[in-house]
Amino acid sequence: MATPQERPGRTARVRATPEPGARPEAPKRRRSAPRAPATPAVQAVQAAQATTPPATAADTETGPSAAAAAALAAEPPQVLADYYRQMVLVRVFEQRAAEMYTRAKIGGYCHLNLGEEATVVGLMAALERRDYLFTTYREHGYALCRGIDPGRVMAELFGKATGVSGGWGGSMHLFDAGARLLGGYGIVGGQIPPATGAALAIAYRSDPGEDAEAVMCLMGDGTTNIGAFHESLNLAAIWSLPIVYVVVNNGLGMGTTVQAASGEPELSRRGASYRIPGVRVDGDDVIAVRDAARQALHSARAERQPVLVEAVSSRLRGHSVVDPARYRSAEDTERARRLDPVPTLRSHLIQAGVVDLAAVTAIEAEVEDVVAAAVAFADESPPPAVADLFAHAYATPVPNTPHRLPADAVVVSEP
Ligand SMILES: Cc1ncc(C[n+]2csc(CCOP(=O)(O)OP(=O)(O)O)c2C)c(N)n1
Ligand SMILES: [Mg+2]
Repeated sequence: MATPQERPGRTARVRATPEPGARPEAPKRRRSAPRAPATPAVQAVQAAQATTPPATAADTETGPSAAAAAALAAEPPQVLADYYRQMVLVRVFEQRAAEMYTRAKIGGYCHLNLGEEATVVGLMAALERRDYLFTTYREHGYALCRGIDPGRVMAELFGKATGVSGGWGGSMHLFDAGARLLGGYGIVGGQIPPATGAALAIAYRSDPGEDAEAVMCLMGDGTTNIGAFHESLNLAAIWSLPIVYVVVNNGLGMGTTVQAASGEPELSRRGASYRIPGVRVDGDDVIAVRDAARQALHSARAERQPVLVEAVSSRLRGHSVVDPARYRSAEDTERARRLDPVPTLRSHLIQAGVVDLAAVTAIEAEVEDVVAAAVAFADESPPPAVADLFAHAYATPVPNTPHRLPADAVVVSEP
């Protein structure tokens, strides 16, 4: 494993918004018409945005800042050790997934959470078991932190029958109704309308309250430019739906930057047109992410106030395993490595006296064993049976008749 200790000296805790990158010359924008006076609801949104942390702070090579140290001191050591264990699990799982892809054990596309571990763990720590999760194709880590067995997740990547989606979904389509993980979507923005619909179902069937269910809908920064994002946020606002939209802003939408692609690059503001409050949080800070998500989920479940959370994060590798990311500057890549949240948390925990070197080493060794077992399980599992080809594809039974071609008429009922 490229263990955290192989990345020494990276002790930054919080960081700035991703480098702007070169924004192409844009035509000058017209000034908008004078604004109408803000209503109380608009003022509330503006206040929420004004108080969102800028996600900027000095990098430090000397250990956690005073604020970070205080945040660590306020947490039970066992909770922090568990967050670290989960972050290492995501890290090692993804490294092994990349390796298995290059060994042709995994087909199709494969997108990794490498570099986004603090965001993944923080968001999942905030989500209750009763809540529903809709996410993207970059979802392995979320499935793991939702408590799904790593062997079943790896088996799905391998396309095996023991996989979380029976081997029919692959890397981009992890699904587990029991864990309330309702996908895994390969289409950019494809998850947003069904997630909003799930929130409508919750609102329709139950009352708001502390114990109510809520939906978390994850997406990337580039996804905020998809029409379904805007249609869904509008409906969530006018119907007061219990949903938290989370934008994992890794600064890149495939080969383009947020600055180049988004008219409003401060993505937490993109709900303002719908009076959906937004909050921006440092995606490298697991506790900050957890707390922001918890607060947003509280608003969603107890007050039926949808919220937009932006977690500013970065990915360490290309868009997918096969992407060499040549569009990225060496400085940007180096910066992402320097801010790597896994070794950062590791060194902070040791420096704060939460765990000692022996404890983190034991966690890392245990995780290595878990992931090795997951790979072995996936490798030894059988592929899905051809006879099950139509299983889960249609709501009603469809005969799996091998002689029928796609253009043949379908016999609906026998005379
Ligand atoms: C509707 C649609 N358009 C284009 C694509 C190709 N595509 C896959 S990922 C991606 C970029 C998405 O970027 P972002 O939302 O920032 O997510 P990230 O990959 O950074 O996590 C694109 C354009 C797609 N899968 N679906
Ligand atoms: Mg992105």
